[in-house]
Amino acid sequence: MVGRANKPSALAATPGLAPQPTVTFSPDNSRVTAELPTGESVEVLLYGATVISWKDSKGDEKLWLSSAAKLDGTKAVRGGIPLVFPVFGPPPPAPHPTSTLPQHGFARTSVWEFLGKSTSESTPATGEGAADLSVKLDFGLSTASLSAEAQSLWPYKFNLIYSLTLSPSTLTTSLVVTNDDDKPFDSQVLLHTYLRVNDITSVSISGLSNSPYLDKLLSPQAQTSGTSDLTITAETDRVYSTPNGASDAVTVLENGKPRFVVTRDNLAQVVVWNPWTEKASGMGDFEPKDGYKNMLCVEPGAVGTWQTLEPGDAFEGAQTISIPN
Ligand code: TA6
Repeated sequence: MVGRANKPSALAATPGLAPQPTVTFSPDNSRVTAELPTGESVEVLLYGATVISWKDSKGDEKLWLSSAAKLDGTKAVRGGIPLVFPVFGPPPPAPHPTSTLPQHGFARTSVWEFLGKSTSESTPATGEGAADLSVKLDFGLSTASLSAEAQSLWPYKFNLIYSLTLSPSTLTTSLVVTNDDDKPFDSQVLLHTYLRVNDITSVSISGLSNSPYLDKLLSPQAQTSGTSDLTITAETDRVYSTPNGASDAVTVLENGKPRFVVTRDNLAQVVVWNPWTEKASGMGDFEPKDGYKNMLCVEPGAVGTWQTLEPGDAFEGAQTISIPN
């Protein structure tokens, strides 16, 4: 190769650029991990675009994942943040377009495509530390990537974009549903987050008081909460429609100290679920069996009714889980 005079030397690294987030694929390309220079990380299975790990800068895990969770794509993941679409819970009886779908729909059991990453930098506070770096991962699922069976069971053209943004003290997950069909469809969306707690008997949940809710263990299900925070002392399976909708923050406290603050965008319901002993024992992929003591599902969703999307319409819902320092 003929040398070229005045050829600029290769830039070993852009001088002065702060350490950047890293995004890596597992050797089998089944999962993506993003890590901030400050040590926080998130790991996502392409199967279901399921977040299976979220760690803080000290490496402390914030999500609960069953030790028997299937991570090989043979079953919805028991733990992390499974995605619920286009139906929450057991589908309604026929005739309904979702009647033949599995509980919680097909999003959590489909293989999503990794669409890419982007990093952003909040403006540094004047005179204090480095700017807050964050990294955003995008995943996509559309009709064409569904199994033939799923396409036949729910015959609508749609597109989902699922974005995860990791910052030093927050994890935001947002889902955009687009109707790519020439006919409307109804759907529900929920982010089925399994939060990790040290001891469920020391947990209380604020932000759900004076709120109508459906208690799936009672009949009638329609109930209204009182003024006190919620504590978990038995199997709990409730769908809250908080008085101010998505603008009501939900805080999970341990021994009275805030551990997670969940804020929502366009997701008017919050499901609170803990299987307790009997239900935990009955789930083959729920291990250890006393793991119910270390988990609490706080699940933002738009599940109080059906969202009808006309052709070309889009629905977006998001949660931000903050870790108070
Ligand atoms: O979100 C609460 C819930 O609907 C519970 O009723 C329970 O079924 C839980 O989801 C887990 O559902 P799965 O289909 O993952 O076993």
